[in-house]
Amino acid sequence: MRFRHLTLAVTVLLLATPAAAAADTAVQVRLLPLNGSGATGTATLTALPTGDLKVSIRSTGLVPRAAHAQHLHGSTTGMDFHCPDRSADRDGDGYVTTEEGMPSYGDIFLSLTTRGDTSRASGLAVDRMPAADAHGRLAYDRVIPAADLPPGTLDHLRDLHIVEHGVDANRNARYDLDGLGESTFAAAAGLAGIPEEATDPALCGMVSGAAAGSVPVGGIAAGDGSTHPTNDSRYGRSALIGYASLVVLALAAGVLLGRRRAFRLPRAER
Ligand SMILES: [Cu+2]
Repeated sequence: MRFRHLTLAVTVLLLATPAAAAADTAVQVRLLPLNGSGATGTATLTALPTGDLKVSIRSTGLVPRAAHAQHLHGSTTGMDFHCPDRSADRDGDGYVTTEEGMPSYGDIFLSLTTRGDTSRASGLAVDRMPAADAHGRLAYDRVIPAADLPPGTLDHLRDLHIVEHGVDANRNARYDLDGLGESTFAAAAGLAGIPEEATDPALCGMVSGAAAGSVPVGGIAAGDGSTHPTNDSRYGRSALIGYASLVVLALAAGVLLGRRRAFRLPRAER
């Protein structure tokens, strides 16, 4: 009897896994500092059932009261892009510029503006980019409509990277030409006199795992639920919900199987 329940539970787990994977429509991104910015952050990219993309970013340690251009970089065509390391600094000035980073993290895929256009063309639209508060904290939430997303975006969220730009090389709490001179990236785009500090990447993030809200069936099936590195309470709650759903499924399957037996028994007696 106990063995039958175990078999059932395992069967239900196996049956439940593909469904849970298909429902995993959010990815979490950990933002790590670039160019000695000392900034950190987290982001969540959520594919909504409507086909829209929700982007949420929380970062700290950015240049206070300054606009921070931010983008999704990469492509949906399977290119192996990643966040750059120091070796990307080709001219050896100690800073990885936007252009120097592009071979690593790819071109601008979407501009994460606060309103209006989100295409590559808005990459340097600093008047529509979010600003950090007086403490260098930045919060960004936006739903980008399906119609504004390049084809395949939602299927390739794991291939994209979030980059936030804007550093303070000379530590005077603002972007200025004294820090790193003029931005060659902005100049190439026809914008003269923009400080390099404003366009150098400060944070870059790659997908780090399943997001809160998705059912972490894999973790439970592997028996490592208690040692999962994400100790976020929301994650814990979703794990609990996931586990509860499995128990309900197992019970339902048990009832169905019991009924089938009940139906079969008379037939077997015939
Ligand atoms: Cu960028």
